[in-house]
Amino acid sequence: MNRSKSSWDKKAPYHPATRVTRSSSSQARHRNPAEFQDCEPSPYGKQRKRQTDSALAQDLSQMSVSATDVLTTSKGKMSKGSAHPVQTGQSPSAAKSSSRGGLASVARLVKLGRCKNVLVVAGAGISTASGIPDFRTPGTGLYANLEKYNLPYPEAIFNIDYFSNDPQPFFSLAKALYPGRHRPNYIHYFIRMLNHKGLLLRMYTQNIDGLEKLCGIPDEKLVEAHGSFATASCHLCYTAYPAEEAEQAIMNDNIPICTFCAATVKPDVVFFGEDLPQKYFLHTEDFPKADLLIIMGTSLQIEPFASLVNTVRSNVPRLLLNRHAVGPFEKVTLRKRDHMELGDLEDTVRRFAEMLGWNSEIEELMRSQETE
Ligand code: CNA
Repeated sequence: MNRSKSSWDKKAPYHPATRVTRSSSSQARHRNPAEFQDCEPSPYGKQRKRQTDSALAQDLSQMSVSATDVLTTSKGKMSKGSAHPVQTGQSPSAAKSSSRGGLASVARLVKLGRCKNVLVVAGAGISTASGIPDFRTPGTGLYANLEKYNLPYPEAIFNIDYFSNDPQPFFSLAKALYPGRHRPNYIHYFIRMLNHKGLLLRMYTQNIDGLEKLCGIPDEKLVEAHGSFATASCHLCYTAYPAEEAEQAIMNDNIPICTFCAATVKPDVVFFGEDLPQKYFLHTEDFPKADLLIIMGTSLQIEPFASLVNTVRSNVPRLLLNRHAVGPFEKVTLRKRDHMELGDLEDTVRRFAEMLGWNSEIEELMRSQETE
């Protein structure tokens, strides 16, 4: 389905000529000049196609893309065992060895005052400690628990064409995800502490749970790249709709209807095939400026968000905090300044905070905010 009107029309443009939609795999590459400074080949290869709005077809075709993508070199060949630095399937030994000492090295840099423009790129893994399941963790992830919605494939729940025909599965899920049922955890407060210390350039989150705002990360420091429940609009004509009324309808198992065209209203969570919010394009200014990139709790499977991590300058340290290696960290040869610390995110972030000497301040901040 081609959408007749872009959601760009309804919000203040940063880059009016550009349009970027969300896709479930690494198809849309950023054309940020900064990435060309990167001396390593693109982990996504030359086989990327331009995105289309035919989200359903796209999602279906991408169901198997991720696994093959990770075996594709920048020259588009299957290349396991090549001498060149290529992206391969996750190599546990590479992952393990490169994780050693990473946290301490980055903590040292921060303590030395070398990191004053820190970017955080985050995903659902930062909120699992708050009791919200992520997408892809086997067993507990949302995708593993969608049988009751009778979907043709898991991603359909966030597919705009599917929603157009049957909004019920998403609305059922939305009831569980709506902000208000969960509290921010230590990880959210760690990021707030980065801001409190004057080090946070910006946080780019894919999460739609609103926990970043709830823990006090200010609006101007936050890019909710996949939207949020804070606003709602018609999924067809984009006419704004009061968010509280949409929430009320969804909570009562009703369908909110657009007052202008009578199509279904949905919270402004970005679905596959939909435009990302204008604010997302702050990345073109932010990423070339960054002096540290922290990637946490994301599988880096959703584009264009995933490619952001490749747009910092090549000499900028990148720290991955996750349960397993993802995105460019799956390469056998990492960038010289890539570090990763694998394991439970909350444990890792606590250790990081202790190394930085911030732990008691974070605990205190958490106590006072949560009491409020
Ligand atoms: P994902 O694909 O489910 O990946 C999550 C990543 O976090 C995986 O690599 C996990 O291994 C890792 N992870 C999960 N829990 C932990 C933990 N405790 N310790 C360490 N690592 C952990 O989710 P992404 O965020 O990458 O995908 C983007 C989607 C998910 C966005 O579009 C979101 O809207 C969507 N989502 C958001 C939420 C939320 O707002 N809380 C919840 C579920 C899905």
